[in-house]
Formats: sequence, structure tokens, C-alpha cells
Amino acid sequence: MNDRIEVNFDGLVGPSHNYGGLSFGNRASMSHASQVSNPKAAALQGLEKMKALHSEGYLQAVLPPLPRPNLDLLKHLGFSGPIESQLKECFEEAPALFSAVWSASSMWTANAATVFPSNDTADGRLRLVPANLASQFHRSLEANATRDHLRSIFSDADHFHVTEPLPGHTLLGDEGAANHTRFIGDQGKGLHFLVYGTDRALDDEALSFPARQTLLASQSVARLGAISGDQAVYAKQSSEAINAGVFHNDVIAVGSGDVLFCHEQAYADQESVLNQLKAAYAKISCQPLQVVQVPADRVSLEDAVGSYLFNSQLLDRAEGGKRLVVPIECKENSAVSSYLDDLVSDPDSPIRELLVFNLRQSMRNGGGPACLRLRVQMTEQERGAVSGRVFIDDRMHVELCDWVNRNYREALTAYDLTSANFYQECTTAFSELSEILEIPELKPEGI
Ligand code: SUG
Repeated sequence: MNDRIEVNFDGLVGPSHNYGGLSFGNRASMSHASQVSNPKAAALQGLEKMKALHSEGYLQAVLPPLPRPNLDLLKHLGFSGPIESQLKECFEEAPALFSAVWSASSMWTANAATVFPSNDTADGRLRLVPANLASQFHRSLEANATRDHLRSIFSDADHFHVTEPLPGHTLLGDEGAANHTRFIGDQGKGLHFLVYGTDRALDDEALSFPARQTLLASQSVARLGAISGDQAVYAKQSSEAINAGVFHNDVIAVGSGDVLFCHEQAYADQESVLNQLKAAYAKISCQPLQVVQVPADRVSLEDAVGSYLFNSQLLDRAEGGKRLVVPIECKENSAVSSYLDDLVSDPDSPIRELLVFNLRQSMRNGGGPACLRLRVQMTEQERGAVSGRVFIDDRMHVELCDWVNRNYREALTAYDLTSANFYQECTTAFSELSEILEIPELKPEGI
């Protein structure tokens, strides 16, 4: 029997949320570069989603943002002296790196790690493989700090094992759960679907944007997850999808339980990928895998990327079937909205209902509902072994909203990031947060 329940660990948006235009190949990040951000609205939008899903009866937890500014990075770039002057000097001398010092990109916890629940792993522990995020400089800076955060939350070695991230080179580029889907069969057994962008060691000429995940990385992640070979199916993204702005699989597909919802142009040789998945699933389940493929003549790749239709959460309903948690942009795109109306009214569809959220602040950097959460399937005992105060309930929600309202700005520009006041505000915010969450603050090494 399946005694594991999915907990969604959403990323709390940090106080320096800004539009740095840092992610080549992520169309939203590229097109919103240098716009004024609203960190307060961003954090409250995320908290609203957490509260709403908690109120619907789902288990909801939170992962803290990584401390910013990134003092380790400033030190490694050769800056020294009072932090305020380091920030000013970095802004003037190395503007191309300055935005990375402040990036709040750890909010997208679907990229924090790949998760292997304890009933799938050889050692019977829940294993987390932190992502190296090697493909984008600002994101690669998250890997070790995220590992440390995960180690302080999943610290109980009897139940959990947080591995090292893979070595940080693009040959082994790994973007975590955004490229991993776990289907669930009878007795809660898992089938792991690992998606990569390239299987070449060198650049792929068919691509105009980077393929962030490599096959070598996905295979290594599965090894670190200690699952057996027959529990994994690998698939390559189609180059059309990557070139249209599908920088992670979770921009073009979402799966959960016995359902895969994907675009018909998501994978290279899609028919064979789906046949492999169905065959592997049939070995762990009496019921077939349900695949809903969205045809390109209903929703083009461009509309899928623009609306983030697939960057959604597929959640079980108590009355059966699934609900799809989508961003509000899906309602504003007429092709997507009409497709969704037809989908939920089709009696044969496994997706029966929509929940719509306004996550515009995160969306402008390419992060929808699915990017903001890391799924962790856990037993009750494992939930009890989690350290820190990370589960969301009504009281925690109020405390975190108060903390955001007290500490966050409503408008932030690149220039504001150089101000001594802003640095002080962030220092206060991070130290208050570690008290609320009862998680030690991550300290920069040697400063
Ligand atoms: O890695 N954007 C993130 C968005 C990550 C979305 N995650 C998932 N699909 N799971 C990225 O491209 C933009 C930051 C900036 O431009 O300031 C950014 O990092």
C-alpha cells in the first residue's frame, strides 16, 4: 500500500527578487530584463498559492531563499572591505556579474534537487540530489548553498540522504526535478521519467538555445538516487521545443500518479518515448498510464511557452480525478483557455478541474506554479523527522506574510541593489526568517 503523501516544498521568494535578464533561452527572463520588480508582491503571490493549497487539504511546506547578496561570490571575485563598498565596486567594475550577486533565483525549487522517495531507493532512505544548475552562471551559484539548506532540513540520517550535486560543468548539467517526473504504480512503486536536452558532449548545432540537462547528468542523478535500471525511462527533448523556449521539461509536460499531460512536440521521437513509458508503467501497475497529449493545432509551442500551460501542478482530488493548478496567463491566452475548457468538460479526461493563480512576478522571470515547488513524497514518520519549522499552516502563513510586509520593498531596480540601506534591509530580513523557520542562517565561508 502507498503510505506516502506528496508534500510540496515551495520556494519563498527572497527580498531581492529582480529582473536581471540572466537566463538565455528563457524567453520571459530575456524579455523582462531591467524592468522594475516588486519583491513584496512576488513573495505574497507565492504565499497565497501555498495558503490556498494548504486550505484545500494538500500538505504544503516552504524552503527558505538563499541569502543575498552572495558574499561568497563577491569574495571569490576579489572584492574586499566593507560590504557596502564591495557592492558599489562590483556594480561599477563588473556589471555583468552584479545581478548574479543578488539573484533570488533559488525561489524556483523545482530546480533545487531531484527527489527519490524511500520506497524506490536501495537503502530505503529518501534521497535528494541537489542540482548543479551548471548551464546558467547565476543559477550554478545555488548548488552548494541549496545542498546545505537541504541538509539542515533533511538532517535525520536514518531517514534522509542529501547527496553532493554533480560536478559543476555543462557536460553534467543538471536542473533537478524540473526534468524529472515520478509516476506511481500499485503499492506506491515509482517509475522515474528523466528528460534531457542533449546527449552530446559538445554543442548541439540543432539548438539555438542551450540544452540545460545532459543524458550523462540524468543517468548520474538516477545512480545517486539509488534506483534500479528498470525504474527509469529517459527521453530527449525535441529541438523544436528547446528553440521555442522550453528550457526545462516542466515547461512542456507535467505528470503525477498515473497521468502524463504533455504537448505533442515535447520529445524527440515522441511516439517511441510514450510507448516505452507505457510499457514500463504496465510493469508496476494494473491500470494503464493515462497520457493526455495536447495537439499543436490547438496549442502551439509558442502559446504553451507564453502561457506556461504545462508549468502546472497536477493534484489529486478527494472525489477522484485531478485538478490542474495553472497561472492566470492560461486564462488570458484564448487558444489555451478554450483548450482547457474543453479538457475539463470532457468526461474521459483525467483532469477535471482548474485552480488559477496570479504569479505574475515570478512568471516574468519564467517561473510558474510548477517551478515554484519541489515535490517530496514522504511517510508520516519522515514528515516527523524533518528539522525546522517548514510546514505551512494558517498561523505560519500569517507570520510569513507579516515578515514580508515588514521587510520587503514594492519596487526594486538594479541601481537599488547598490544601496547600503537595501543591504541592511536584506540582512534583517534573513536573520528574522531563520528565527521564524528555526533553520540556522547560512553563513558565507570565511567572511
Ligand atoms: O532558471 N529564471 C529561472 C526560471 C526557472 C524556472 N524553473 C523551472 N522551469 N522549473 C531560470 O531560467 C531568471 C533570473 C533573471 O533573469 O533575473 C531566472 O533565473
